Amino acid sequence: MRGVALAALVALVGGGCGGDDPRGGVADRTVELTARLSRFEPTVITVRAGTTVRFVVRNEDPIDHELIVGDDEVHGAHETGTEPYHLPRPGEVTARAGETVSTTYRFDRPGEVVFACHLPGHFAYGMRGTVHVTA
Ligand SMILES: [Cu+2]
Repeated sequence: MRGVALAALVALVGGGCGGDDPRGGVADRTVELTARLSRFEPTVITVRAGTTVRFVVRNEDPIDHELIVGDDEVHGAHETGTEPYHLPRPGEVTARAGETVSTTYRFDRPGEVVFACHLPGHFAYGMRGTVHVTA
């Protein structure tokens, strides 16, 4: 009985929307992000270069959000873009109201990588954070 319950729980956690994108690789670490009142929590994350992170985004708001992880070019494209829904590319996922989704992204080089929501007005409002990638 206990085994069945555990198996069901594992299936639930593993079978969520999005899941591990094979292009993102197998995650070394999971980071949980909460989207609440159009802000991410936490806003600062530190990882070592070479780490593949699985981001689990829990949207607690009654409106849609998204998580976009990437360089300036990626953020520029999304801030000015018109793509309303994101297919599960590594580091890009849509979190509809109340949904929990995940995406996987590999941090190759030391530096700072921004994560953000680019739905209209959200980035300007402050829905963003920074990943410090250490050597
Ligand atoms: Cu948002």
